[in-house]
Amino acid sequence: MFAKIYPVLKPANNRALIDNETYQNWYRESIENPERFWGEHGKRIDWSKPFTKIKNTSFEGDVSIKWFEDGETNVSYNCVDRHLATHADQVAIIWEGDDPSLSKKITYREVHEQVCRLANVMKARGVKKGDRVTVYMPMIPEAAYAMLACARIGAVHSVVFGGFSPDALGGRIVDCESTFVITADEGLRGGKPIPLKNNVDKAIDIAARGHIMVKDVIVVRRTGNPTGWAPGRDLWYHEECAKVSADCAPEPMNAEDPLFILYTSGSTGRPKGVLHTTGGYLVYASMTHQYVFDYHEGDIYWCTADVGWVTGHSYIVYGPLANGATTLMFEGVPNYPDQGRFWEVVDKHKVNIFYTAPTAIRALMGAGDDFVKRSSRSSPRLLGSVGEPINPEAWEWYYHVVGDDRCPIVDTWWQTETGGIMITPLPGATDLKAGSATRPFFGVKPELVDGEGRVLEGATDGNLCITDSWPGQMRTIHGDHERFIQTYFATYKGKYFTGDGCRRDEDGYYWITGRVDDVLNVSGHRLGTAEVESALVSHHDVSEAAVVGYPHDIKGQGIYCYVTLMAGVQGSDELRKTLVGHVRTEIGPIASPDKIQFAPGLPKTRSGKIMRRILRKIAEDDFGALGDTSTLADPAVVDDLIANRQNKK
Ligand code: 6R9
Repeated sequence: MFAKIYPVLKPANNRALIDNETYQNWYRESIENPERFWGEHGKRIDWSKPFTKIKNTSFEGDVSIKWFEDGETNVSYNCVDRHLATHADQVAIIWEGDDPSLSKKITYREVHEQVCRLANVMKARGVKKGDRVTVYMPMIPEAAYAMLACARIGAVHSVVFGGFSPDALGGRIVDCESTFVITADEGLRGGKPIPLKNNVDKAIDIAARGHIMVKDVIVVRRTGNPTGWAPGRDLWYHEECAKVSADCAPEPMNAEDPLFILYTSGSTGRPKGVLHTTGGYLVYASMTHQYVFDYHEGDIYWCTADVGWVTGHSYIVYGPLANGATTLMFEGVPNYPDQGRFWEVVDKHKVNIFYTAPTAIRALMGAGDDFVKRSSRSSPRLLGSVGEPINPEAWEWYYHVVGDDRCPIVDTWWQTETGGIMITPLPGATDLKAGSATRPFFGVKPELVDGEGRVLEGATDGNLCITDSWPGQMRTIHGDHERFIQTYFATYKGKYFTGDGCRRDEDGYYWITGRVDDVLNVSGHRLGTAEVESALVSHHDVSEAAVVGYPHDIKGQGIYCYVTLMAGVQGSDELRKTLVGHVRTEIGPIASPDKIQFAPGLPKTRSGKIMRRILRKIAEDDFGALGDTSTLADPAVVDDLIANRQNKK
């Protein structure tokens, strides 16, 4: 297969920070001499105590990852204070409300004051360095202030996406033993209120059953609608912030002190608390933000992610602010008031760099070109994609229609675990191919291996591993280092295994093909099949469940559930609705099953293992290719599954 090549675009090239020769030279140095390379680039942030040690990492044995380990710095200082001398009145955050008539601009000086005040509120309530703070917020500037205020005093934030249910939130509060929560009365998306504070109240009761007593809840007033209120525990953000000083000295932090925990789904068990630390993370987030997006001073930069995901952490808050950029925070959704909203906002704020997800691109492509064409889109210089493989058709539409053939697309592959972008074009250096994440970023050593761990060379398909550490890498799973080792370093000894499948073509370009484990990617959101299964079986009518993904035009993957009911319970559309509702309550709307098939039996091997390969094929309506079913305990169940499939074409 030969993909069409889109050569490096002239306009970007004329001003690009990195051309192909520089890419080649820097990349070679970063691999051959990581100490020298990162010793140099580590200086891009300010250190209160400069590091003398650079890299101390091992993927063997106990797995230990340390970068810049004797340096001291503070992330909040780097993202705010250090810009004050020259850029105090520059806009740091443009906030665009759900309602198109609402927006505001916040300067670095204002961010400094807000962050200091909130940090002082937290200190006054007893939050100390190392304490975990849960942040459950809508997309409002206070979400960024909350993250930065934690970083300022050395507290470790755990941001939980506002679309997660009280159960999911409660579980995360318990896992990281956090007794301090920052939230808002309600969120607002597409004109609909999201009951954040009421969800927090429920989550706190759930956490109490896990013996974690939340002591303080700081509440931002967003909509002003009434919510539950526990006097003594619940405090209004604006009232508390008004009482304290607008100055708060940043706490000197060791490079390896934790910065945040972010929960993400894996193939087994409950979501894992991915732990990132201070120095290496910030160096990597800011460096990738600058070079991947070819960020120049004065650019208006917009990443449409939510701060509840890693993309929001690294590329709405930390990367851009460390670089002194203007970052746009959007409260709403792509289709409200209509499907032209993204492009309207691009024109309104003269956005130069625009970064979104394939699922949004596909949905907007489906709405037709008119919504795009009624905007001028004269400001964008660069477009980005993240979260899942982008199909060539969506890529071409993004390039030709949205970008008017003028803007390079950076298709950025990375993960919550990697902290920052790992495989990506650099706009002034890389010829593009629609659907390929192209080449590794500086310091990243990808390797493709087969099922037995044999290293594959040249153009080939394989499992994607990274063979050496980079500064933004996660350091451990909060509270479970053994699980960290088992999850990422045990499958292929001495290598970080990404969980993704990948093809390398004849030009050495990487094409991510999707997860090879039991992780779903639904609209760019990661979900473990095990999580959805355990939500289903927690319903009293369900005896067993198996969940697989299937190709979905908009979401990338849809959620297909095979459900075996308790004896005597009849399957019905009514029960389907109940089960969908049940999963939404247990996890959140992002986990809503798309298809539920009632199955009297699941295909199992004689040792009782569910054969997901077969279930995936049936969900894809591709049962002609079921492969070998001779190891099944009862081959007859397959006929029933095929007869009652829910995805007939
Ligand atoms: C940043 C983020 C990580 C998983 C990852 C992969 C998929 C992300 C991608 C991509 C193809 C891209 N993924 N970016 N697949 N091309 N450009 O999304 O983190 O939520 O942890 O998801 O997403 O499967 O393993 P996270």
